Amino acid sequence: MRVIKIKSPTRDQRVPPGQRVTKKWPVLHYGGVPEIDVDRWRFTVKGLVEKDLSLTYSEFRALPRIRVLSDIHCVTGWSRLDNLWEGVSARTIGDLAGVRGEARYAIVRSDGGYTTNLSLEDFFQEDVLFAFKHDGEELAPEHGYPLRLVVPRLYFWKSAKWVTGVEFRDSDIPGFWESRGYHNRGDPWKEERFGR
Ligand SMILES: Nc1nc2c(c(=O)[nH]1)N[C@H]1C(S)=C(S)[C@@H](COP(=O)(O)O)O[C@H]1N2
Ligand SMILES: [Mo]
Repeated sequence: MRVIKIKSPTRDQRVPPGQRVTKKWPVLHYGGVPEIDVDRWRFTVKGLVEKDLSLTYSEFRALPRIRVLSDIHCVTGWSRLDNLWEGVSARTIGDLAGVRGEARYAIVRSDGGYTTNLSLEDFFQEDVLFAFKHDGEELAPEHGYPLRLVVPRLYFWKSAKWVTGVEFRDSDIPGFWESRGYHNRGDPWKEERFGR
Protein backbone atom coordinates (compact mmCIF):
# COMPACT_ATOMS: atom_id res chain seq x y z
CA MET A 1 0.00 0.00 0.00
CA ARG A 2 1.29 3.45 -0.89
CA VAL A 3 1.43 5.62 2.19
CA ILE A 4 1.48 9.38 1.79
CA LYS A 5 3.86 11.11 4.20
CA ILE A 6 2.99 14.45 5.72
CA LYS A 7 5.00 16.64 8.06
CA SER A 8 3.06 19.03 10.26
CA PRO A 9 4.28 22.61 10.00
CA THR A 10 6.84 23.58 12.65
CA ARG A 11 8.27 26.96 13.55
CA ASP A 12 11.78 28.22 14.32
CA GLN A 13 10.64 28.39 17.89
CA ARG A 14 9.57 24.76 18.09
CA VAL A 15 7.76 24.72 21.42
CA PRO A 16 4.70 26.91 22.10
CA PRO A 17 4.68 29.38 25.01
CA GLY A 18 4.24 27.86 28.48
CA GLN A 19 5.17 24.28 27.36
CA ARG A 20 8.05 22.01 28.43
CA VAL A 21 9.39 19.15 26.31
CA THR A 22 9.19 15.59 27.61
CA LYS A 23 10.67 12.47 26.02
CA LYS A 24 8.24 10.16 27.78
CA TRP A 25 4.66 9.91 26.63
CA PRO A 26 2.34 10.64 29.56
CA VAL A 27 -1.08 8.99 29.77
CA LEU A 28 -3.97 11.35 30.48
CA HIS A 29 -7.69 10.88 30.32
CA TYR A 30 -10.87 11.11 32.28
CA GLY A 31 -12.24 7.78 33.56
CA GLY A 32 -10.94 4.29 32.81
CA VAL A 33 -9.39 2.65 29.75
CA PRO A 34 -12.23 0.94 27.86
CA GLU A 35 -11.86 -2.69 26.84
CA ILE A 36 -12.72 -2.75 23.17
CA ASP A 37 -13.58 -5.84 21.15
CA VAL A 38 -12.53 -5.05 17.57
CA ASP A 39 -14.87 -7.74 16.24
CA ARG A 40 -17.83 -5.68 17.44
CA TRP A 41 -16.25 -2.25 16.96
CA ARG A 42 -17.71 0.07 14.31
CA PHE A 43 -16.62 3.45 13.02
CA THR A 44 -19.69 5.47 12.15
CA VAL A 45 -20.06 8.67 10.16
CA LYS A 46 -23.39 10.48 10.22
CA GLY A 47 -25.09 13.85 10.07
CA LEU A 48 -24.69 16.17 7.09
CA VAL A 49 -23.28 13.56 4.71
CA GLU A 50 -24.46 12.04 1.44
CA LYS A 51 -23.97 8.56 2.83
CA ASP A 52 -23.86 7.35 6.44
CA LEU A 53 -20.93 5.01 7.10
CA SER A 54 -20.55 2.12 9.49
CA LEU A 55 -17.13 0.53 8.99
CA THR A 56 -15.87 -2.64 10.63
CA TYR A 57 -12.35 -2.73 11.97
CA SER A 58 -11.00 -4.63 8.97
CA GLU A 59 -12.79 -2.28 6.57
CA PHE A 60 -11.25 0.67 8.38
CA ARG A 61 -7.76 -0.87 8.27
CA ALA A 62 -8.11 -1.42 4.51
CA LEU A 63 -8.57 2.32 3.79
CA PRO A 64 -5.73 4.32 2.21
CA ARG A 65 -3.21 5.42 4.83
CA ILE A 66 -1.10 8.43 5.62
CA ARG A 67 1.84 8.92 7.95
CA VAL A 68 2.13 12.17 9.82
CA LEU A 69 5.15 13.47 11.74
CA SER A 70 3.93 15.95 14.33
CA ASP A 71 4.34 17.39 17.82
CA ILE A 72 2.02 16.87 20.79
CA HIS A 73 1.15 19.86 22.98
CA CYS A 74 -0.90 19.05 26.07
CA VAL A 75 -2.69 21.90 27.80
CA THR A 76 -1.26 20.70 31.15
CA GLY A 77 2.15 21.92 29.92
CA TRP A 78 4.05 19.03 28.33
CA SER A 79 5.03 18.73 24.69
CA ARG A 80 6.38 15.65 22.94
CA LEU A 81 8.14 16.32 19.66
CA ASP A 82 8.36 14.20 16.48
CA ASN A 83 5.59 11.65 16.85
CA LEU A 84 5.08 9.45 13.82
CA TRP A 85 1.42 8.59 13.39
CA GLU A 86 -0.08 6.19 10.89
CA GLY A 87 -3.74 5.92 10.01
CA VAL A 88 -6.47 7.33 7.82
CA SER A 89 -6.69 10.99 6.86
CA ALA A 90 -9.76 12.88 8.08
CA ARG A 91 -10.08 13.97 4.43
CA THR A 92 -10.42 10.35 3.31
CA ILE A 93 -13.29 9.86 5.77
CA GLY A 94 -14.94 13.08 4.61
CA ASP A 95 -14.60 12.06 0.96
CA LEU A 96 -16.02 8.58 1.58
CA ALA A 97 -19.13 9.92 3.29
CA GLY A 98 -19.51 13.01 1.10
CA VAL A 99 -19.74 15.94 3.50
CA ARG A 100 -22.57 18.26 2.53
CA GLY A 101 -22.07 21.96 1.89
CA GLU A 102 -24.04 23.08 4.97
CA ALA A 103 -21.71 21.23 7.36
CA ARG A 104 -19.53 23.48 9.55
CA TYR A 105 -18.45 21.32 12.50
CA ALA A 106 -17.24 17.82 13.23
CA ILE A 107 -18.24 16.24 16.54
CA VAL A 108 -15.97 13.31 17.33
CA ARG A 109 -17.24 10.64 19.73
CA SER A 110 -15.40 8.05 21.76
CA ASP A 111 -16.23 4.85 23.54
CA GLY A 112 -17.22 5.90 27.05
CA GLY A 113 -18.90 9.14 25.99
CA TYR A 114 -15.95 11.54 25.54
CA THR A 115 -16.53 14.01 22.72
CA THR A 116 -14.63 16.85 21.14
CA ASN A 117 -15.68 19.47 18.61
CA LEU A 118 -13.77 20.92 15.67
CA SER A 119 -14.57 23.41 12.95
CA LEU A 120 -14.31 21.73 9.56
CA GLU A 121 -11.42 24.05 8.78
CA ASP A 122 -9.47 22.49 11.65
CA PHE A 123 -10.79 18.96 11.07
CA PHE A 124 -9.80 18.89 7.42
CA GLN A 125 -6.22 20.17 7.81
CA GLU A 126 -3.98 17.81 5.86
CA ASP A 127 -2.21 16.51 9.00
CA VAL A 128 -5.38 15.41 10.83
CA LEU A 129 -5.82 11.65 10.94
CA PHE A 130 -7.51 8.75 12.68
CA ALA A 131 -4.44 6.86 13.85
CA PHE A 132 -3.87 3.24 14.80
CA LYS A 133 -0.07 3.40 15.01
CA HIS A 134 2.41 5.60 16.86
CA ASP A 135 6.19 5.50 16.21
CA GLY A 136 5.76 2.28 14.25
CA GLU A 137 3.80 0.35 16.90
CA GLU A 138 0.12 -0.39 17.30
CA LEU A 139 -1.48 2.06 19.71
CA ALA A 140 -1.48 0.84 23.30
CA PRO A 141 -4.89 0.59 25.03
CA GLU A 142 -4.14 3.56 27.29
CA HIS A 143 -3.22 5.71 24.27
CA GLY A 144 -6.45 4.98 22.42
CA TYR A 145 -6.41 1.49 20.88
CA PRO A 146 -7.89 0.64 18.47
CA LEU A 147 -8.20 4.16 17.06
CA ARG A 148 -7.63 7.75 18.06
CA LEU A 149 -8.00 11.08 16.39
CA VAL A 150 -4.82 13.19 16.06
CA VAL A 151 -5.14 16.95 15.53
CA PRO A 152 -1.51 18.13 15.57
CA ARG A 153 -2.16 21.89 15.41
CA LEU A 154 -4.40 22.03 18.50
CA TYR A 155 -3.95 21.10 22.16
CA PHE A 156 -3.99 17.34 22.65
CA TRP A 157 -7.42 17.13 24.32
CA LYS A 158 -8.84 17.49 20.78
CA SER A 159 -7.10 14.20 19.90
CA ALA A 160 -9.84 11.89 21.17
CA LYS A 161 -8.81 8.36 22.11
CA TRP A 162 -10.99 5.24 21.53
CA VAL A 163 -12.82 7.02 18.72
CA THR A 164 -15.97 5.41 17.40
CA GLY A 165 -17.23 7.98 14.95
CA VAL A 166 -17.82 11.49 13.73
CA GLU A 167 -20.93 13.56 13.11
CA PHE A 168 -20.96 16.47 10.68
CA ARG A 169 -23.25 19.33 11.69
CA ASP A 170 -24.16 22.90 10.82
CA SER A 171 -24.04 23.92 14.50
CA ASP A 172 -21.37 23.34 17.14
CA ILE A 173 -21.63 21.19 20.29
CA PRO A 174 -18.88 21.92 22.83
CA GLY A 175 -17.19 18.63 23.75
CA PHE A 176 -16.25 17.07 27.08
CA TRP A 177 -13.50 19.54 28.07
CA GLU A 178 -14.83 22.40 25.96
CA SER A 179 -18.02 22.41 28.04
CA ARG A 180 -15.96 22.30 31.27
CA GLY A 181 -14.04 25.52 30.72
CA TYR A 182 -11.40 24.58 28.17
CA HIS A 183 -11.15 26.80 25.12
CA ASN A 184 -13.47 25.93 22.25
CA ARG A 185 -10.59 25.82 19.73
CA GLY A 186 -7.34 25.30 21.64
CA ASP A 187 -4.52 26.74 19.52
CA PRO A 188 -1.29 26.20 21.53
CA TRP A 189 0.51 29.04 19.71
CA LYS A 190 -2.12 31.47 20.98
CA GLU A 191 -2.31 29.74 24.38
CA GLU A 192 -6.01 29.15 23.94
CA ARG A 193 -6.16 27.08 27.12
CA PHE A 194 -9.32 28.19 28.86
CA GLY A 195 -12.34 30.33 28.08
CA ARG A 196 -13.87 30.85 24.67
N1 LIG B 1 -11.71 9.37 24.88
C1 LIG B 1 -10.88 10.26 25.46
N2 LIG B 1 -9.94 10.85 24.70
C2 LIG B 1 -9.09 11.74 25.25
C3 LIG B 1 -9.19 12.10 26.62
C4 LIG B 1 -10.20 11.46 27.39
O1 LIG B 1 -10.37 11.71 28.60
N3 LIG B 1 -11.02 10.54 26.78
N4 LIG B 1 -8.32 13.02 27.14
C5 LIG B 1 -7.66 13.94 26.21
C6 LIG B 1 -6.57 14.64 26.83
S1 LIG B 1 -6.99 15.87 27.93
C7 LIG B 1 -5.26 14.41 26.49
S2 LIG B 1 -4.00 15.37 27.09
C8 LIG B 1 -4.89 13.30 25.59
C9 LIG B 1 -3.84 12.42 26.21
O2 LIG B 1 -3.47 11.39 25.34
P1 LIG B 1 -2.35 10.34 25.78
O3 LIG B 1 -2.84 9.69 27.05
O4 LIG B 1 -2.20 9.39 24.66
O5 LIG B 1 -1.10 11.13 26.05
O6 LIG B 1 -6.02 12.50 25.24
C10 LIG B 1 -7.17 13.23 24.95
N5 LIG B 1 -8.16 12.31 24.45
MO1 LIG C 1 -5.02 17.10 28.36
